Amino acid sequence: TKDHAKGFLRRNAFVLFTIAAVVLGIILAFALRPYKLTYRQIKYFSFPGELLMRMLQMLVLPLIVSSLVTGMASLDGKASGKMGMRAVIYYMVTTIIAVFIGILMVIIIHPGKGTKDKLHREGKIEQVQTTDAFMDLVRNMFPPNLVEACFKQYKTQYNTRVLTRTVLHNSTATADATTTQISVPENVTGILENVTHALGSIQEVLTFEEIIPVPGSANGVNALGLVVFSVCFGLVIGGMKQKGRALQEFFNCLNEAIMKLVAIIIWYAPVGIMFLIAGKILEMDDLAVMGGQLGMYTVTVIVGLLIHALCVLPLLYFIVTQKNPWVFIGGLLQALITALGTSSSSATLPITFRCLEGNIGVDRRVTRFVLPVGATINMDGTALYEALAAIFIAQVNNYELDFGQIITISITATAASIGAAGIPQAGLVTMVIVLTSVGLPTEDITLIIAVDWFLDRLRTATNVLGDSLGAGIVEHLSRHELEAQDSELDNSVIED
Ligand code: DAS
Repeated sequence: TKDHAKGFLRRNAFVLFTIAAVVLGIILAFALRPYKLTYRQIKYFSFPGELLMRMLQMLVLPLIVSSLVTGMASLDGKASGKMGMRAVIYYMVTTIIAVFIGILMVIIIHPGKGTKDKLHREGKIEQVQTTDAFMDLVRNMFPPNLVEACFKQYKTQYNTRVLTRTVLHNSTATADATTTQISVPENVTGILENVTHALGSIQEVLTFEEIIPVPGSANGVNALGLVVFSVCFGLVIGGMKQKGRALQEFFNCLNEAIMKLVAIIIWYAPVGIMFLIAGKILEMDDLAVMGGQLGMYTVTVIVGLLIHALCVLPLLYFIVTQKNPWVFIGGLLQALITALGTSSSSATLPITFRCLEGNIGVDRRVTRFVLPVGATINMDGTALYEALAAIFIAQVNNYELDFGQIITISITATAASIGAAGIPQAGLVTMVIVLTSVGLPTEDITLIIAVDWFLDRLRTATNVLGDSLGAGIVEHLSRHELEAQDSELDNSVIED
């Protein structure tokens, strides 16, 4: 038992170190809260965390393209077809179960007893409205051109216009609602656009608390469009056999290089995650709101996510693979902690790859295909959350939903979770699709913004867990095709 414990410590030393860093960050944040740091001081304090986000986001684009292109090219059409089918069925089944759990929880616990005005908070966002979110969703699957998909700020991924009040740091301007789309500059075009915007309206200084990062602007790439392009491109060069070999090797090498960068960045991750979480705790003006009227809602979401993440998904994994899910999840801890820290499944993707391939040893031909697609369209946590939150908002408005509307919410929550990008608070913004579909006031999103920074982390970790266990399940179901391909390779080597 002694060297057993030593073995466990050695294997998980890094994860334990990260958890210690997170705990230290939380203690540090609560120690600093009484000093009421200004917004700018908090931004400087959490800068090491922002650095980690940028390092990981920098890798998202080349990682998605290189892993999908090589993943699709390394499989023959039949195998990738079957594997893709299994992955999509897994995504659909787990997402529908998640939506069902969300609806069940919010109906059983019924947290929305409070009246609407009790929930309202000062300084909230005036209004959030969509225009044609669905059309945009489909439109973004086919980016106008690859350069645009890679470098343009997708501020209008869901065509969600965020109307905000302009507040000067030292005084409040007249509360004229201006249609301002702001994107968190993540690359050259974003910075140029923001500079021109700032020069053009110097008096408008938007405080970050007042805006929801419009999806797609936080990480600068339109992941959905890139996934579609990379899958098609990989299939095509795989079909070119010898002619496509050079290009295939290029993307293979690119993928290896990215994973080596991840191996370096992961050493910085504990520090980054510590400051990300500490900075967020400092930023929240009144944590008390989590215990108040929204407390029951927060508990309902947490219970729903825990049931899905710790019961449904591991049980499904055990049923299909007959293996112990907790050993698998043990190898994932670094990715789950990163998801909690960054609240972005696409930023966590490089670490998820490293955990699955490095710690657990899932076949690369599976991870390269299943993970980028899963991180973009398989979001169980988000689907559960959107269905639950929509019904909560109905309860708060004393608005009786009939069975047909519940079904509508289930369908739109599933679709919205597929469309949500793997970036912070994407699930909050795409929820307007769900609210609009049943005629609920979309501005009521502001009722639940106060606790979204916290719930977003939990649903992101659930999303990452769902994607990862999915890779394990798809690998198990595809083991015959993979072995067949291995033996083919062995035979061809022997012949050579
Ligand atoms: N933060 C999103 C993600 O990265 C989930 C969400 O916003 O619902 O998965």
